[in-house]
Amino acid sequence: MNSLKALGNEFDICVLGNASTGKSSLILHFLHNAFIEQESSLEDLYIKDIRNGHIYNQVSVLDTSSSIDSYSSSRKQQILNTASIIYVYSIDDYESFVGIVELHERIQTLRPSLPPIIVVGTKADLEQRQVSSDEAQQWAESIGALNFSECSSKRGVGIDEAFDPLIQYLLVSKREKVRQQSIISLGQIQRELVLNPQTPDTYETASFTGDDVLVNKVLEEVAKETPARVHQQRKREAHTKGDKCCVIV
Ligand SMILES: Nc1nc2c(ncn2[C@@H]2O[C@H](COP(=O)(O)OP(=O)(O)OP(=O)(O)O)[C@@H](O)[C@H]2O)c(=O)[nH]1
Ligand SMILES: [Mg+2]
Repeated sequence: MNSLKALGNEFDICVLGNASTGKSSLILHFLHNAFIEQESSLEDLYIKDIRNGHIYNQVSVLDTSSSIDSYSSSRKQQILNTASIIYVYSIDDYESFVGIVELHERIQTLRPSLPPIIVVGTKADLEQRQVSSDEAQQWAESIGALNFSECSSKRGVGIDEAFDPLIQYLLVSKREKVRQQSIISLGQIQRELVLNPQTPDTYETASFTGDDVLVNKVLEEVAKETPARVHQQRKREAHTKGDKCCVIV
């Protein structure tokens, strides 16, 4: 997906760091489970389906390009639009570590309320280390990062471990957001039933991702509000399909 889309929309993860730190390799390994050399350093917005039990969620990842001025208005917009940030530095390049430290100072001025952040040291397979794990770990803790880890896209080591804490955090907040939307939708269904008991039998709530507890709650509430309408022979069900919840009374 073209990264320009990210300018107008909110997305989940923005991966930031100096040139050639291995951002694209890290993202591509996370997406395709393989080390993929990317010729260009174009920006791109990727979508990954994440399975959590019987529920699928989509997570969008913006691969930023170091060829774009980090003080540009588009970069500023990306930073404002993202739900979380991954800072990437390369363990064999101290300058790249300084790069994320300085970037963080700037981001603090743009977003006083910081999104969740993880710090990733890439190219852990290389022996010419310039950034110690301790220093990076301490810095990550000092900025309140959710997690710090090192990985090697080349060897395929530590990739999922790097993303996991952030993905779990994002899934929980997505679920909570959807729950809030569903509760609003439930209120709308109830109001509709009270105001117009002759309304069609099928109601769809907005953006709802299979939550059995909530489905039961919708059924209970609908039954409470519509005793006169519920005929013995009529089915009363709630189905979830994709990101919708459909209630039939
Ligand atoms: N040894 C080693 N090399 C890596 C690793 N990950 C990436 N590289 C190499 O580092 C170089 C830069 O990787 P990219 O993933 O393109 O880096 P980038 O941060 O996306 O670069 P820009 O998009 O130009 O900012 C490439 O030559 C990769 O092959 C790794 O884990 N180990
Ligand atoms: Mg790149």
